[in-house]
Parts: sequence; C-alpha cells; structure tokens
Amino acid sequence: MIDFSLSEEQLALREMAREFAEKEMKPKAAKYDQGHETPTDVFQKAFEAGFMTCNIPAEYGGGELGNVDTVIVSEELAAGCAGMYTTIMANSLAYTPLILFGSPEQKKRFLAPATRKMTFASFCLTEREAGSDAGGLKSRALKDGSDFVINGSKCFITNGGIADLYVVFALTAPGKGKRGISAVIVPRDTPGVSVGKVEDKMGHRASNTAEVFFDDVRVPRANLLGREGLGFMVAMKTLDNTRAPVGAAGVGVARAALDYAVEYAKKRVQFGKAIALFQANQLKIAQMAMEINAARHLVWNAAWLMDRGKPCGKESAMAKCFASDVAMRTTTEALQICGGYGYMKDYPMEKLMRDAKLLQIYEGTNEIQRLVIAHEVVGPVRDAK
Ligand code: COS
Repeated sequence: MIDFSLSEEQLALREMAREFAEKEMKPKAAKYDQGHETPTDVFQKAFEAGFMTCNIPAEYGGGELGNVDTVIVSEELAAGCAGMYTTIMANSLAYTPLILFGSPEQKKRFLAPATRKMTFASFCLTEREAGSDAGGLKSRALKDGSDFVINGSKCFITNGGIADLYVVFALTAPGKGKRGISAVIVPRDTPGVSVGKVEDKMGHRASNTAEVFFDDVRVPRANLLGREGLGFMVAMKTLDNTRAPVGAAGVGVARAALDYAVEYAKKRVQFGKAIALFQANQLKIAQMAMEINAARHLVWNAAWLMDRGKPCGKESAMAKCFASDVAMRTTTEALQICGGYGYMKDYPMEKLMRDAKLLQIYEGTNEIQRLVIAHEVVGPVRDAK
C-alpha cells in the first residue's frame, strides 16, 4: 500500500523547520553570503532547535529522526539558506559513520557530547588527488604500539575550519588499495591537527570549507571505526545514507526559486499586464513545478527505503542527481523570468543559482551518481576477451 501522507509529527516537524528557515535563516542569508562568515548565531539557535544533532540516536541525546523526517527538514532548511543548511548537513554526514559503525563506547564518547554543546564535525574523505576516485586516497594511519599515527591532508572539507571532530579516512595498510583504508575518529585538539586554506566559494558561502592537515597525529586504536580495512565501505555506506538529504536540499533551493519567480511574475507588469499571464512564462512555471514534484518523490522514495533498511544505493544516487539537476535548471529558468532583477545581487535569485551548482558537485558529482546507477542497472557483464 502506498501512502504519501505525512503523520501529525511530520507535519509539525515540517512547520517547525519552515518557521526556522523563514525567521532565522532567510533574513540573514544575504549578509552571511556576502560576508563569507560562519553564522554562529544561527547555528546556536539551530542547535537549540535540535537540527544540528537530529540524526543522533535519542539514547545519546539526539533527535533520532528517521530518514523521511530528515529529508522533510532538509528541504525546508535549504529553502531558507543552502549555505547554512550545508553546515548543518555536514554535521549529520560526519555523525553517520559513527551512528552506523561506532561501538556503544565510541557513541558515548563522541556523539553524546555533541548533543550537549553546539559543536561542528567533518567527514574527511577527499584529498587533492582523490576526489571522485575516493579509493585513491594517500593519507596514512599507521599502527604504532596501541596508537594510529596519521599523516596526510584533506581538502574541500565542509566545516573543516570550525570542526571539533573529524572522521578521517586513511590507509592503515598501504599497498592494499581500497581494502587498506580505515576510518578513524580524530578530535580537533589532538596535537598535529591543523587547518589550512579556507576556500572562497561561488555559493554556499555561509558554510566553511577548508583544508585540514594531519601531521604525526596520534590517536588510540579505540578511535578506529568498525574494523581495519573497512573504511572504504564505511564511506560508501555513509554516502548511500546522506545523498537523499542532498537531493532534498535541491528540492528546497528549486522550490525557493520557483516561489520567488511566481511572486515576481504576478507583480511585474509589461506590455500592460502581469508577466505571469504570458504563456511563455506559464510554460516555464509548469515545467519547474513538475520537475520539483518529481524530484521530491525520488527523494522521499530513497528515504523511505532507508527507513526500512532496504538497499538504497541506486535510489539515493537518483535522488541526489535528479534533484540537484532540477535545482540547477529551475534556478536558471526562474532567474530568466526575473530578468535583470534576477541577476542583480540586491535580490535573492542569483544566490539560489550559485547555491544550486554545488549540489551537483558535492557528496559525489552527478557523473559519479550516474555511474553508481548504471552499475546497478547494468549488473555484471561477461568480459568478451
Ligand atoms: N556500499 C557498500 N560497499 C560498496 C558500495 C556501497 N554503496 N560501493 C562500493 N562498495 C564496495 C564494493 O563492493 C567493493 O568491495 P570489494 O572490494 O569487496 O569488491 C569496493 O567497495 C570497491 O568498489 P568499486 O570497485 O565499485 O569502487 P570504485 O573505486 O570503482 O569507486 C565510486 C566507486 C566511484 C562509486 C566511489 O569511489 C565514489 O563514490 N566516489 C565518489 C566519492 C564521493 O562521493 N566523494 C564526495 C566527498 S565526500 S562529501
């Protein structure tokens, strides 16, 4: 039986997230976008509202939201400001491997404190020479007595410059390729951890993206997540879980752009009538509305599968890829309806278009999502040789 209705709790959650986005995020979005600063005041309120720790199990003090709940919240927050949302989502991304693979002891040590005080966390996978080819990473975490000693650097790390906790993917067995990768938890105050360049980005400018260096960083073996050599699988399973929320962010950004363009088109008069009455604009508006609805359903479907513990790698990739492409197309078309008023920085539309672009790139480019989808659709192929 298929049921698309939201429960009372989900409707209340959506309302709460929508109100937060309207009151706390939207009014400050332009300021923090231009200033390229971290909106700590907004994040403190987001923490108090539970958004910063919403995927942490209740047992450790978090909101324990399900995946459908999470995508509902994600759409609303991203419609408020995609950059601020990215910071919030990056926390969830870093907590996910701990939630999925952490021992009760690790959860108590690292997740519980995050629910008591507002902190940030980072998922450290990408390196200069290992982006789409995540399995080609070079950082090392070599055993030394009862410790791991980490050396290497990570780049384009969301929350990298402000995080208190890093989940680092590094080679514990160099020479074994992807099967030599492990995931290790590294607190920021460990000697040898330092932050490099904070990136100046086209969009999502309220979020912090930085290089992080690990120079003889010593952490106890107790900080290993799961088993040695399973790090690549930990990263892949994490991304399977977190790509639907990126899709939800695409839906939120697209929806914000469509809503703005419709309001503008109803008020803007040219040739003696509101431009919303011109069919050329109505066709654009209909196309955008259709695509947003389709994207939302792909996102909800992936989240629904996750909530039931069903395989969802392909569906998560579809949700992320399709919805972020919709965000890019929608913001481009919606900006076109607004003409010069869309392009000028005094109005919110150009930011939405800049923000849409990153959704097609981070958490795996849309080309990688298509490969993940094709891999599953095609299945095994006999080698002709
Ligand atoms: N869940 C569990 N295991 C998975 C998996 C998944 N979703 N995807 C792959 N694996 C396993 C495979 O089963 C394989 O296991 P074995 O070694 O036991 O056979 C192993 O991981 C390697 O898989 P594969 O050969 O498919 O890896 P590739 O190097 O070809 O890479 C892609 C696969 C491209 C999908 C991966 O590198 C990727 O997702 N890249 C993008 C990374 C990314 O999203 N970066 C964004 C930064 S994080 S914000």
